[in-house]
Amino acid sequence: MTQFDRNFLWGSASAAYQIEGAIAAEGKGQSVWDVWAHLEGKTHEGTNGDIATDHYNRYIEDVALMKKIGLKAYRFSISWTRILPDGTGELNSDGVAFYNRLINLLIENGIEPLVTLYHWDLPQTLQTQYLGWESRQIVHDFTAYAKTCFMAFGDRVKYWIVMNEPNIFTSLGYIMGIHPPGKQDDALFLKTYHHTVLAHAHTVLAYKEMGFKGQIGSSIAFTPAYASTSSKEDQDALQSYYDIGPWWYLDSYYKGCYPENAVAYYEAQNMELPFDEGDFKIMKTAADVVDFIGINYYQTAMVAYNPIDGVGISSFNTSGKKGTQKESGIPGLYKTIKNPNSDYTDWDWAIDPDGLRYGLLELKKRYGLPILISENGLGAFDVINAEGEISDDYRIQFLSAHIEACKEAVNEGVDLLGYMTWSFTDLLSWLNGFKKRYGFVYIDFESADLKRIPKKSFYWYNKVIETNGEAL
Ligand code: BGP
Repeated sequence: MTQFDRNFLWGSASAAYQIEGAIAAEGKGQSVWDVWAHLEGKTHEGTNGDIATDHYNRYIEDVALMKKIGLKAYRFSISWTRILPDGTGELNSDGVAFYNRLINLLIENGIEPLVTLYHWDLPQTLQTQYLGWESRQIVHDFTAYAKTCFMAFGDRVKYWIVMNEPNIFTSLGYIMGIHPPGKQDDALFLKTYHHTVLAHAHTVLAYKEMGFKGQIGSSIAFTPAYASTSSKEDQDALQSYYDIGPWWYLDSYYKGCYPENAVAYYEAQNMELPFDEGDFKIMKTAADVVDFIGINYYQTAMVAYNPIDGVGISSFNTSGKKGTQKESGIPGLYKTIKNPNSDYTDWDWAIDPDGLRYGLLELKKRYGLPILISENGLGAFDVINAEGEISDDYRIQFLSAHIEACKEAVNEGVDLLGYMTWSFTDLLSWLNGFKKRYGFVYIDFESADLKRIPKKSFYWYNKVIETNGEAL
């Protein structure tokens, strides 16, 4: 069996809004999530990140736990409005100081910081001023923010993730209307997604032009899929799924173009397309120098033909009541259906470790770039037993099978940089509140001191890292 590289990045991931809390502390400005989560009925049971895990005040304790588990890498995001409260303009030195303290502490403890520049918390000022991602102005302002971060932290941070799941925040924000700004408009979705592509491209180019030697890429939510039967209809449906979904998202970032079939489909719909030749030039230049593909992998999909009078887009199961997820799709093209061969989580996400191996191989074939798994994990209702322990064997089983799948992919020639579990501590789920837990460290959200308790999986991951992926 192939061994993981000696420098393989064993890590865990988080995002600012989901852990930091302290949303108005030390000069931080408001983000769109600070506002959205306080609007009636927008989040699960009205949960918000006002306090979250209070990581902003407890990062020392959290990093001590990271050291204890043996993390080689920790992925976190910078909150744009801590650095630039209004998105542009004056720097907030207290915000910069916080990330300096965190980065330095990680490095002192032998943990490589992997920094995400954008994990969805857009400055509210930019939303108010020019509708945020809907305007091309965002490309300029985002790149300026990114450069500020490179100047402040680039001497120590060697891995940068520009965008986190641009495909998710734009489709949830502009097609489904369940993330800010809560719109349902396909043309706006195409436009805002394209602006993320340009922001990514300009940022990658700026990083290289500034002479930094670290590695930079973006993370796309990647859901590989299977056709439900070998019929021509279902095979075509699968092709449409890929062209409109994963290849649309990934080609634009990693090839500098959009899939022709999907462009033709949108043109046939008379949809206004937001790109031109000048954009493609920049996208291609960036695609030539980008260092890695980041993927967040949770599940696969099963795809079938969807008749013209078939289902449209359905929302997610956010209750954790297994079996409540409805079929979802684009009439006339495809729909995603339940996979009869797969197990599911309580939130109806297909548990499919082999889908990770298969997906990694597809990416290798299509893009030939190194890959970072920037998120993978299991959301579950964890419980503390009478002894005060959390026996999350199901999580151990889940992660172990996925790491095994990584090994197989590496054996088949995939250049894998690292594996970040989602997440290190339990944290806030954007739409599922605090009950959907992912961490190695349980957080007692009921207790005043937000007590941290390592779960059984904590000790298991410690051994995995110690043995470089041998003891699964
Ligand atoms: C990804 C996001 C993360 C995290 C994760 C789990 O889409 O990048 O921020 O939330 O999914 O998702 P959920 O919290 O919906 O279970």
